[in-house]
Amino acid sequence: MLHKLRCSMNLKTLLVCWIIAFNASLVFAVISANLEDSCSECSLCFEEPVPREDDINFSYEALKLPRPTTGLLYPRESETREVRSLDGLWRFIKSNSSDSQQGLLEKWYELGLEQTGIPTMAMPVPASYNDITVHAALRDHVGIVWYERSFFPPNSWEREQRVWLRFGSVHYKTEVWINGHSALRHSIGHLPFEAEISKFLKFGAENRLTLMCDNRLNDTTVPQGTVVYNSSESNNEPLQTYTFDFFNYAGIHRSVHLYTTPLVYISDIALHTDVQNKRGRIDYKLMVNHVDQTPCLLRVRLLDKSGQLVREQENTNLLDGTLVVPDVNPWWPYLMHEQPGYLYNLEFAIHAKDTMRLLDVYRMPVGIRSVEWNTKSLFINGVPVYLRGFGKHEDSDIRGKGLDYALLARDFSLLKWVGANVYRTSHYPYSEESMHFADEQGIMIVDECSSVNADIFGLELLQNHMSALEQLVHRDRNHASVIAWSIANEPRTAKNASKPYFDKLTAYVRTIATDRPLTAATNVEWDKDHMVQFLDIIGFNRYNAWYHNEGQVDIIAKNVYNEANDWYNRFQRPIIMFEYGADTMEGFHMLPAFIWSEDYQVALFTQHFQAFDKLRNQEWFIGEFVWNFADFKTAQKYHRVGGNKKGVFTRNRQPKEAAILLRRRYHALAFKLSNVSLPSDLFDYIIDWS
Ligand code: BDP
Repeated sequence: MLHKLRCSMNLKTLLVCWIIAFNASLVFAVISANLEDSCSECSLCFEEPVPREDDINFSYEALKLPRPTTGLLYPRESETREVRSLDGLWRFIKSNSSDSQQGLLEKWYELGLEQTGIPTMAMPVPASYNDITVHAALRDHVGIVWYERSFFPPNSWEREQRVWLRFGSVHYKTEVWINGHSALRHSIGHLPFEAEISKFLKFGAENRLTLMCDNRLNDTTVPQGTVVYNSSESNNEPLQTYTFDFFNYAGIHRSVHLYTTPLVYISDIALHTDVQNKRGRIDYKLMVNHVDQTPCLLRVRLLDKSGQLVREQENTNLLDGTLVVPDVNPWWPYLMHEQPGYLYNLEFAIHAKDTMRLLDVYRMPVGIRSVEWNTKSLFINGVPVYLRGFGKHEDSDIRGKGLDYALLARDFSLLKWVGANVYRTSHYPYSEESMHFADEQGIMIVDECSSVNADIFGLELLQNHMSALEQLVHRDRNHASVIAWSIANEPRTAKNASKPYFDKLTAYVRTIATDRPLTAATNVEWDKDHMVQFLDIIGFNRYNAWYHNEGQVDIIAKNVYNEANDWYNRFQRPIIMFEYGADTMEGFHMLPAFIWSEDYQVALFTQHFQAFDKLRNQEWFIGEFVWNFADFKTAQKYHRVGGNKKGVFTRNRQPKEAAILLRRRYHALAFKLSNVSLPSDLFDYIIDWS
């Protein structure tokens, strides 16, 4: 409570002081009215709060660790596997918010949506459903929606095959039925899930796929939220509130695939790569689903970009091993090498040992590189990296958080144009397709799980948070682009309860993720925070001259420099500034620079650059991340004009003036640090200086 008060007071200091002087009782009213908003979007929650009962009075003794995820290899075709997309238009019903159980009680999954008597609409998949229509009731819906479609598995899939159904992600909680049989359940958005559905299928006939999705967030979901029922503010419709600063889009956000595997099949692959003195190394671990423990022979082949065989290996009954690659072509980040993002093709084939019959083949791209870190630096292939990039969002007009290849391609084109070499997947895992893009383009990823603004720390939340990280690590461990795991964004770590919570969480993550550093973004002050002691790299978010000292850009350079030093002096870890920025209306100019103008965003950036350059002289400052890559939608707030406008690009991916400035800096950094030549159009012609 106290830290919220402090926050509210900072934002409204003058107003509140004036009121204090005249009417103490009014103070309370004004502050309480602002509590809900006050903490959500700013970075001022510094005050050590008075511990509440639930902050400290519970134990983690009953903690259950997540069951390890298995399977979920990205669906890829091969001579033993078929992949079919189920993307397209699905039938859709928004259930009545005040009676969310209706569909379950009436068994719509057995009935079929057309038989419910409720009109269905055509809903695109993948997409968030919120912004597809013009109806606020759908945009702001709280609770359950239903999706349905038919599909036709061919007769040829019936024998000697397994058929799998895989979702790239559905937000938040899902249950799936095939022909009325419950086939799959999953919670936590932004992560894939799948099940073998062979036993529910009618081959050579039409089948029905039904999905129920519930977007409600509560104290134990990741992220947390609160549903207020019978709210007079919303005509007694339930109201979802949350403190995080992006719209709680929901629906089938990523592609849906049907795919087949043979009966004995490769179910899982874990890779670890290393580079030392021009020698590359790939350690692999395979899981094969042997129905009858069929003895297998494993053939591993590594091909270079042009398809030439580089390495080959045979293993009998052994499913793990190492490939050594002399004279390796390592994976390098963009603008650190003339050939960034080099990927080999790795092929795993299993054969029956007695007959040598081919059982299954899976191929995947692999970048060979090393990631190492110490108390000052982060190294890729032994070279210290300086990170220059963004916090991003998966967000766009109409589609919301739906996967969109055109948008993805545009974003990567802009990232390269601006000279960025990294982004943080703030504040949840991004699509697997974007991870493949990042591998190919040499863009590094700080891979963040979906914990944002965690506030009420408890056992169930911790278990779900662990599961969110376990699923993320399992999904992304084989990507060369992933250089760190971010375990949370701005949890309320001034609270005492956050200490045992993050102690347990990081201890667990270290058992499943050993080859990348752990980081997180904090906005708590260096002397109040209980989390960063458990991390390898410290990231802080701070909105100097925005959420405090509005308009005073001249305080920035000193504040940023001092704060980074404070963090380092206390913890001796590499330091990153994970967020800084200013809301900016495109096309709005004012000189002298005034907040919300493009000129102000430019002025605020240059002040940060000065601090960063001074900090770069100290080895331990390893990165600068602008908030945000592009404008994005948020919940409706009086200080959000159609959403958060801190983008360097508009929501439509066009540059604001600050993008031009940032581009000059990022390319100049590449020139200085990696001796990469500057783009010819970096500076416009103005005069013949000679
Ligand atoms: C930071 C949050 C981010 C917000 C940003 C802002 O990490 O999610 O969007 O503030 O207010 O504290 O723009």
